[in-house]
This record gives sequence, structure tokens and C-alpha cells, in this order.
Amino acid sequence: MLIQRGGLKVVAGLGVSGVSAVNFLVENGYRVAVTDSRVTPPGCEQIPEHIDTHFGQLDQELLLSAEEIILSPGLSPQIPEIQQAIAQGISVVGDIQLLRRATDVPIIAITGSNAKSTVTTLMGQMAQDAGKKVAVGGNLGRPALDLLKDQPELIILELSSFQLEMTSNLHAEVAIVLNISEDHLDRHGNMLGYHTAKHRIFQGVKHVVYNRDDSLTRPFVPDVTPMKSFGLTAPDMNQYGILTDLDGTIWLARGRERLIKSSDLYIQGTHNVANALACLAIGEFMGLTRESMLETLKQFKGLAHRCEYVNTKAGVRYYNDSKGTNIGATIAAIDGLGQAIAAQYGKVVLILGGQSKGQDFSVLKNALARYVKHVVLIGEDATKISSVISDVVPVTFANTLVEAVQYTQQESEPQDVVLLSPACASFDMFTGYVDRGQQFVACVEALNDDR
Ligand code: UMA
Ligand code: ADP
Repeated sequence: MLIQRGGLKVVAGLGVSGVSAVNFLVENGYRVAVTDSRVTPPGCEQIPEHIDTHFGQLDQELLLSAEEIILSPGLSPQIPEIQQAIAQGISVVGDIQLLRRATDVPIIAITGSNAKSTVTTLMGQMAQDAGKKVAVGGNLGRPALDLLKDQPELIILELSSFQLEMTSNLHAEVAIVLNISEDHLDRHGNMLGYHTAKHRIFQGVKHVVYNRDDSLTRPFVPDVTPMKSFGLTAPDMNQYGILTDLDGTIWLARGRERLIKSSDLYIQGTHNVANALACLAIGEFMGLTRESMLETLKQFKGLAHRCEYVNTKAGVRYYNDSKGTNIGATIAAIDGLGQAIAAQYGKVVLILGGQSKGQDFSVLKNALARYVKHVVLIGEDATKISSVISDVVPVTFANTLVEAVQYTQQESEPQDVVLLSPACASFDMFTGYVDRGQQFVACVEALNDDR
């Protein structure tokens, strides 16, 4: 029997991270109650039966009786129930804060508007291949507190702006903001709010990696904090970047030293070169051997639905980038694939559209004009998007994804690639980006192999 510790911990919002927080607190002898606005919140069957639960709405009285509130990343701290608790001096934290308090194990902390999951997974693979006992999770899916069960010597976390908003003094061994472009402004109010949340990752950081192509990623930390940069330019001494031979061969490089050809990476596209460079810089701070990291880069196959090669039909290659849910991601996909096929005079035929989340699509025009020969639009904001882009690229409307894929076959020739990278949320037509990607793959597989 554990001794009860301290006052009441109230977990606000169940779901995957709420369940892990409840179970962690119970196992550590705290008095715990849970509240969630949903009548049957996900995971309610995964917490001990004796726990006091208040479902159907957030219970204000319970929240005000807490010594501390553990807030789900799915709930904004700005909601009145939480603001009232804060006004009464009650501490409000997230699951990442509980993790930091619970362990001294070094944390590698990764955030950004795009590429978080890819870089976190690749970094985890590099650490594992180099012989580290590593646990990988956070926003990636496996909740942070569950990672302690592995008794790791190293924790690698993908962190969202929602999680960082609730985290102070993370004291990460290495922290990185990969890139910053518009996203989640509905939650953070404006870019400043979003940027401020992301940069909380650097509080107390021991080593920093930043993206020198994106000035918003560089933190203001004490001068003594060791820093490394990565970028898609020739690197200064001890920094990571690219060097290009006269014959056009691109090398990932550290200073003047050529490390690996970009064509030897399994994951392709310029954005993935940036992702690989970020991992090499983080890995150097972690003391991973270079040979081992380069070997991992040759093997790592990337994640599903991120610029993933699907199949070749009638000589045309099809790519699934269903996780391209904002304009920043779609630009990276178009530029990455577009540059790769430009030498053979190939162009991109793009499927775009869905719920546009109020983004400014004029930002896409440069990439469209340069690399895209035709756009097939789907989803509820198709007309709105067309009105912004149709002066730079021919546009066709499709009612279904099946229809869209058939149009792309008509519009493409063997040197071209077809890319699904919608720059939009999917919930108007699909259950999520995974469903959208799987349906795209099925449509491609169903195409005739000849014209
Ligand atoms: N919700 C309610 N009432 C509540 C609590 C939550 O309606 O009382 C709703 C919220 O509107 C929210 C939704 O439930 O949108 C999801 O919250 P959840 O409780 O289901 O969340 P978890 O299952 O705990 O998942 C969370 C992260 N979800 C969010 O940040 C929204 C997961 O990231 C993360 O993998 C998981 O913790 C483990 O750490 C997902 C995500 O979409 C993948 N993240 C965003 C992103 O990547 O863009 C930030
Ligand atoms: P996140 O976890 O931040 O959403 P993912 O690794 O899941 O990141 O990738 C999301 C989207 O971003 C995908 O469409 C992917 O192709 C794109 N992407 C990957 N790397 C980059 C990058 N370096 N810059 C911009 N977009 C990228």
C-alpha cells in the first residue's frame, strides 16, 4: 500500500495523455481525480476503477479544489475553467512537466511546424542503432510518461506547441525548433503566441540546434550554450549543410567535410536532406558515432503519408503526402520532388484541397508556378483556393478522390510525378490524414498500368 502524497491532482482531459498521467500519478501514490468535457472520453476504461471521475463537462468545483491541474494538450489554458483556477493560484501543468519532475534521464526535445515526427523517429532510430537504450514518444503518439516504463537512458520527445505551452524549465540535453510557419493560430492567437510557445523548449537547454535558413528557429540563450546550425547552404566550420560538386552531386557536409551523398539517403527530397542534417547535428551533441548515424540514414525509410512513394503507373510515379496539412509542408513537398525531376523536364501534378483553416494560399504560388503543371482540387474549400491560384496554374475540380486521381493520370506524362499534398485538413471528406492517404493509395493501385 502506497502512502498518499500531497494534495489532490486533477487531470483535466483524458485521452491518451490523460490516461498516462492518471496512471503515473496513481502509481506514485498521489490522490487523483479526472474531469473531461466529453461524456465518455477516450481511454476512460483504462484508468483504475476507484478514481473519482467527472465527465460530461469540466467540473469547475473539482478544478478549484486541486493542488495542481494536469491539463491535456487538447485543451487550451485560455478556457474559462482553467483561467479561473489560475486566478486562484492553482498550478497548471502538462504531462511533459510531470515527466521532467520524475526523471533526470537526458531529454532530446524536438519541435517545429513540420518534420517533427520524421526527425523524432529518425533520431530515435539513430540512437538505437548506435546502441543507446532510448525511448521515443510525446506528440508522436506514445505519451511521454509511458516512456518511463522502458527505464531508458535517453528520452527523445516530439513536442507540440500545445505541450510546450504547459511546460517550464525542460532542461533538455538538446533542443531544436526545426522550422516555423503558420499553424494552430486558432489556438495561439497569432504568430507571436505560436512562436513564444515553441521557444519554451529552450528553457534551461544544455545544447541547441537551429535552422539557419529560418531565423525564427534561433533562440536567445546564454552565449555559453553550445549551438550548432543546419541549413541547405554551404556550412561554416563545425556546422551542418550541403556542398555541391561541379557535376551537381549534392553532399551532406560538416564544414568542408563531405559526409554522404544526398542520393544515398533512402528518404528523398530537399526537405529530407534538411531533416537528415538536423539529426546529424543533434546526434553529434549526443555523442553518437558518425559511421553509425550515416548507416541509419541509408536505411531509414521515412514515415507513411509523408512524401511516401506509392507506385508507378503507366510510367508515372505517385507520391502520398497526406500528412501535408499546411502550406509549409506542401511547399516542401513540391520543391523537393520538383527539383528532383526538373533535370528530366518533369513536372508535378498536384492534388490539393480540403479544409483550408484560413491559410493564405497566395504563399503557394511561387512553388506552383515553378514546378507544378496542373492542380486537381478537392474538398470544401476548393473554389476558395482556386480563386487564389488559378492565375499561375491550370486547375480542375474533382468531387471525389477517385475522380481526382483519374484526372491526374490524364494530366501526367512519364517524366512527371503525381503528388497528393493537400495543404489542408481532411475532416470534410475523410476521418483524418491516415484515411485520406490510405484511400489515395487504393485509388492509385486501382489505376490501369497503361493509358
Ligand atoms: N477534448 C475535449 N474535452 C476534453 C479534452 C479534450 O473535447 O475535456 C478534445 C479536444 O478538443 C482535443 C481532442 O479532444 O482536440 C484531442 O484531445 P485528446 O484528449 O484526445 O488528446 P490525447 O489523446 O491525449 O492526445 C494528445 C495529443 N493531442 C493533441 O494535442 C490534440 C496527441 O497529438 C499526442 O499524440 C498525445 O497526446 C500523446 O502525447 C496529436 C495531435 O493532433 C497527434 N497533435 C497536434 C498536432 O500534431 O498538430 C498538436
Ligand atoms: P509533423 O510531425 O511536424 O507534422 P511530419 O514529419 O509528420 O511532421 O511531416 C509533416 C509534413 O511535413 C509532411 O507533409 C512532410 O512531407 C512535410 N515535411 C517533412 N519535412 C519537412 C521540412 N523539413 N520542411 C517542411 N515540411 C516538411
